[in-house]
Amino acid sequence: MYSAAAAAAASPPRRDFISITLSPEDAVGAGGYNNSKAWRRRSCWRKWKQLSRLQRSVILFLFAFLAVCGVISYTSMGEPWKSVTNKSLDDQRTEPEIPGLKLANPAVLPAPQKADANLGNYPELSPQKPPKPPHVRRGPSNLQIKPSRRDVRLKTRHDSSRVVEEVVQADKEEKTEKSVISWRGAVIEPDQSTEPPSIKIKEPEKPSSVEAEDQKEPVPINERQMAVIEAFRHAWKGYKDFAWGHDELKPLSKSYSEWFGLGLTLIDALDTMWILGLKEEFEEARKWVANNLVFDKNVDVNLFESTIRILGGLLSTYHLSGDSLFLEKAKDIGNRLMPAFKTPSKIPYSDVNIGRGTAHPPRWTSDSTVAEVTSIQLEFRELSRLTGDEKFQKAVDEVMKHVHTLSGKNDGLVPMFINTNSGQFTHLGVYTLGARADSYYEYLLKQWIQGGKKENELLEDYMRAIEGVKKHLLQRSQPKKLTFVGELAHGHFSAKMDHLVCFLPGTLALGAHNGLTADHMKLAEALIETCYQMYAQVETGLSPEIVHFNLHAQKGHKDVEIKPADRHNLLRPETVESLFYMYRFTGDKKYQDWGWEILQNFNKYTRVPTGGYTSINNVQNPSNPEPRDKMESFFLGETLKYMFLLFSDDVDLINLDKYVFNTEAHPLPIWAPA
Ligand code: DMJ
Repeated sequence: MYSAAAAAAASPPRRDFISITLSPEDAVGAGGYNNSKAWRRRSCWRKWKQLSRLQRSVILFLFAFLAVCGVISYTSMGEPWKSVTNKSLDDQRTEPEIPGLKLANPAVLPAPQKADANLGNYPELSPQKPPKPPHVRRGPSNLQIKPSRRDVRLKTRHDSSRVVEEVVQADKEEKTEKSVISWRGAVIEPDQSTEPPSIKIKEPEKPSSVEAEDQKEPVPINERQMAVIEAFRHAWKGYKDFAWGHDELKPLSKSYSEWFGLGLTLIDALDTMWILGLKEEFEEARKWVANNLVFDKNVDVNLFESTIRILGGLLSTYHLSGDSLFLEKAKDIGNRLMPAFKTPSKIPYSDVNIGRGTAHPPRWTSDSTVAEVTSIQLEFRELSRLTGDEKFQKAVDEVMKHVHTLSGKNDGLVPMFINTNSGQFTHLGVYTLGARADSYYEYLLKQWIQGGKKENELLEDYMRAIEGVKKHLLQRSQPKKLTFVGELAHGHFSAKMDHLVCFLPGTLALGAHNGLTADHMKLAEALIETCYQMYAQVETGLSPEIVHFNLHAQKGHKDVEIKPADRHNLLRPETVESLFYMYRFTGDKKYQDWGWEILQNFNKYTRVPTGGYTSINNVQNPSNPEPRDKMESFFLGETLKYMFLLFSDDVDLINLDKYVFNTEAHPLPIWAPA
């Protein structure tokens, strides 16, 4: 190895050069390896001394140069580094505004949430918590429950889970192409109809306006409403005195009749008492429910009737009162009705033994009625939402999906029967909006509303059916040219219209209120006039069960003809129900006046002095309307309730943007109010 020392010794002429030597000899020296600080200092100094002056100057110059460069570069580069550092921190807080750029890990995250809590609250999986205590002012005030701390906690949890829902929803919305439904003139906004029907058990949507509503002054009850309260009290007196805890009052014989043996009238009337503010009556009835209502009975009940009256009545009372007793009872009856769906086609049987858990069709057929199997959905869907158990909704949704696909319809109009084995319509070719088909049409619209106007198939079927009505069933009578809905039997039109059809103007108006085509409202206006004439043209001012319209003008003949077999009146609600909707949506007082006439005629011809009201056999004979000795439960559940609501000017008294009435007038919440 070449060394500076060796080179200097070998060549006499001294030449200046720079060399750095790192030989072992240099390092170790005479004294061998010594790594002490003093030794190292000495050794360096010796080396430095051995360098020529030029070498030393060059080295010093290099050191000085490097030092100057270091200082300059530090001062000029310090700022940029500082800003880069700051910017990268800032970037973690705000997303760069570059269109199209998505950060894989979003820079902004929702405020930290406890994962478990959110999953636990995931609306599709968890049972619904008891609803926020009611804020319905009209109910008995001492039964109105103030929000507890628990409720406040639930609300907070609900709010935080909604953040997640909103994020998920926003994501979904981006992915889903927005669709517009257009059905012969009816255009539904995309946001009303973007998702296919699905089973979604949601947490209750608490109307945000509830608090604001509570601040408002209660609208005082007017004289007509007072008259309804009086009528209700009179009916209730008869029921209480002679039929307490039984299904129906027989007001003339001062006794009762039993259908299911489940206190049908009492349950049907619960929410009416709440709405009318009948505190004492409500409390008494509640006690009966708590102590006496048991479903563990060896009794056959009709699936449809017990669903709309009992399950529907319990659910709505639960919502209005917030009293969990009613939800418990609703769950019980709901579970006991489920065996009805165990059929080869999943189209439910008509009857269930709620004690034994068995179900069967009527003795003479394996058919079910179309209106019955398609008018239990609002109630079972709500039960799923409240319990978090999807089995109820699944069962009834399957029926709707199946019926949606069936052949045998006529421009959306359905036959009256469906077979529980084959799942096919039977008795094809007969189409009516009356008995056995009526509430199929009603529930198409109302389910669509209940579910937040997202289930397109329901809306399609409804719109198609109304077109079918217009095409095949609408006619005008003579001499007054009343628009009515007749029937079609194997291609032959019949000018027969059941009083039951008078639900239709109200349903059409409800659809129009919810954004459907305005000509539905026009049709509603024409039809409610007809329904009113079914009362006004009759001697007692009460409608018969069925009328036939005159298609040809004949001297001395009115529009309405009544056959002897059809001249009874069962205290039915449909016309009053539609009057209520018409008044709510138009504010036209004539609808209230028509309803007032009807109430007076009920009082005149059907009121029994010792308590209760009775159905009558002959609406054409004012001197002897032939009382039938029966007060149907729907007189308290529906007729008087709709009367009371019709006479009210308070749109918040069962707000139609928050509640949807089942076919027995039991209001159930709309899941996602507008
Ligand atoms: C009620 O039980 C219901 O309104 C049902 O939809 C039809 N019949 C009666 C009232 O008339």
